Amino acid sequence: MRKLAGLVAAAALFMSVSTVASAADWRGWNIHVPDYPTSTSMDEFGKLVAERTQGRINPKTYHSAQLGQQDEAIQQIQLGALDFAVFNLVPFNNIVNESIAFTLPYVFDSVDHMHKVVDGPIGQEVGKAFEAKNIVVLAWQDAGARNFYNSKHEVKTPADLKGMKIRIQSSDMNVAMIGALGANGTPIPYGEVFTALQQGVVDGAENNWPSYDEAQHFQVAKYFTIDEHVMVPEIFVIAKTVWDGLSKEDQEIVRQAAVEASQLERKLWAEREQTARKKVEAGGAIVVDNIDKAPWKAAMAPVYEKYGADPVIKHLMDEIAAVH
Ligand code: GTR
Repeated sequence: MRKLAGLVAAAALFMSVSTVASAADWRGWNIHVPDYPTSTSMDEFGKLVAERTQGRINPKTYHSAQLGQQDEAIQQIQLGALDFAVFNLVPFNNIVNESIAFTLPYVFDSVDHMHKVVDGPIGQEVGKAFEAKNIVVLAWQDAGARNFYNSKHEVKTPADLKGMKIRIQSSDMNVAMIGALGANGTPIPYGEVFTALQQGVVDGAENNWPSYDEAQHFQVAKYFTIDEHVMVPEIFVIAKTVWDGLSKEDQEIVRQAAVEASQLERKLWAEREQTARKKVEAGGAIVVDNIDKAPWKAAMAPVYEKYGADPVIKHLMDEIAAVH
């Protein structure tokens, strides 16, 4: 009897081990610290997928850029060496042409306008363009408006930025945008920006409130101008090789989980923007608010001209402008 019980237990153990071994363990890349809205949403995605597939698929997110900086992670996703991620759109400017349309200066009038665009047919069209690069876009997330900040002085007009070295993400469009403002754009990975600002390798950078806070940039570049030059959305993606290997049912579970997780992210984002602003102001940031945006928009004319000459981008710009 005892022997039999032992055998049954051993068989049960073997079965559970073999179930675990046949389950898919997915690795997710994330640039942000664990309590950031993106991070919470990716953990939620993992939980939902594991629950709804009864543990057949176990997505685990590695936070704080443990799996590398953004440009490398994009390559890894394209190769299927990483399974899923949330990426900012700017580092795709040189990879997926269509991504440029959503990252152009002042292309969205408001958060609401941006949501209507990314959640509608234009978002689908731009998302689809990623598939040719082995990436499937499952949902869109918020990353607020980006603003300039620097270690030198208060900035109210583009003339105040003149000659400054500004850290940017890897994007030719961003080089053009910073150039149009009379400054110099220098691409540097996110994780190295604090030191670059501290050591004076660059004079300034640009980002949203939560990242300005998260990366402690306010400590080394305290002059922050609310110019809101871009409102760049982020994408919840999965490697195309992984996606193509799923059954239709599992694809539906995974897409739905990414959509729900991204709805959660948007809610958390709105709260995080407020708390981050309070935190950096208490931490010594000097905020220049209520500037006249007209000269900023006017300075971008060469950028619109350059990218508007590309029929694919021009068509998207017109479609975005028609959404209201
Ligand atoms: C953040 C964004 C990151 C990364 C970073 C950067 O706001 O969420 O994905 O793009 O900015 O400036 O590199």
